[in-house]
Amino acid sequence: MKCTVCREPALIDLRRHNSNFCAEHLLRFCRDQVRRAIEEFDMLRPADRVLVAVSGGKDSLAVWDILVGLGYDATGLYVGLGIGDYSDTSADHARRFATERGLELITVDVPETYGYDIPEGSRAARRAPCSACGLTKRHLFDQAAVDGGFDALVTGHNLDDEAAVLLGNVLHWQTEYLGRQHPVLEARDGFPRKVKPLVRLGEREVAAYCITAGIDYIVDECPMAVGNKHLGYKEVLNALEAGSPGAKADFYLGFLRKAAAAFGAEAEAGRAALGTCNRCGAPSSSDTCAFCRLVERATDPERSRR
Ligand code: Q46
Ligand code: ZN
Ligand code: ZN
Repeated sequence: MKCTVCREPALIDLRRHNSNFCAEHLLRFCRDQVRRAIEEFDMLRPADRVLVAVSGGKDSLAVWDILVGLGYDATGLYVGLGIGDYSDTSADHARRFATERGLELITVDVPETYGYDIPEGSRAARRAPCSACGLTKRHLFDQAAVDGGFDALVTGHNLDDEAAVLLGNVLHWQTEYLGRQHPVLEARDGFPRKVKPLVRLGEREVAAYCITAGIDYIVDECPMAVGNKHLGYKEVLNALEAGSPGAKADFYLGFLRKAAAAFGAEAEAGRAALGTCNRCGAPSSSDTCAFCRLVERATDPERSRR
């Protein structure tokens, strides 16, 4: 197998692109895909100060690495969720990545700052772990980006993630979510601009990028992901992709080009209804936002006696 660009031995074949790449051309391909996504969806401007939400996993470290390589002023944000050894190890990977490259990493520790961890929060709020976790992360990411005056919040969602979310939204016709499923959400009161520069890269390409670029990421999956519906959606999409390379990209990128706009009005209506949380000041559809209610339930001393 030879590299499509230079004819040297290739490391990886990308059937969707009808290409094989050596190490150098794989790195270049991944950077080009990120640059293309940024341009195509008007995600970032060259002078933007960006905050990258990093988990220590391959996607977030890859997007941080690529953005720094493209010349962006990119600071990392690590949120410690208190998920046992998994959180300790993921924090080590994020810290080491930042230290080795001389990059700034902001850290927020949920148990230390808010007095609960994700397993407790999930039980207290009677939410699935990923739901309590997602709520916590979204709130803290937004808050850190707004408080730090960053121009954009970057997350490492890749093509496989976005296609799986899209499949879930379509299966249940979650039209408001479909209207919001765009790789750029513009800033508005209390929310930073949110962008997903990896949407043109699949999981396998991002993993290969990290290995080739010498990025030491946490390989273990979060132990609380078991039962997460999106894992099942990813399997379905992988089966489709195996038979028809490019199916995932057609599904997701085709949705963005041809269908997403049809759901925009519904997403807008949901947004217009937002007020402000009376505790933390974050945008909220009720008097107290969902995050403050989660903190309250998770740290209620009465609850532990019940
Ligand atoms: S960290 Fe949190 Fe993920 Fe773990 S609990 Fe679920 S959402 S799986 S990205
Ligand atoms: Zn090559
Ligand atoms: Zn609040």
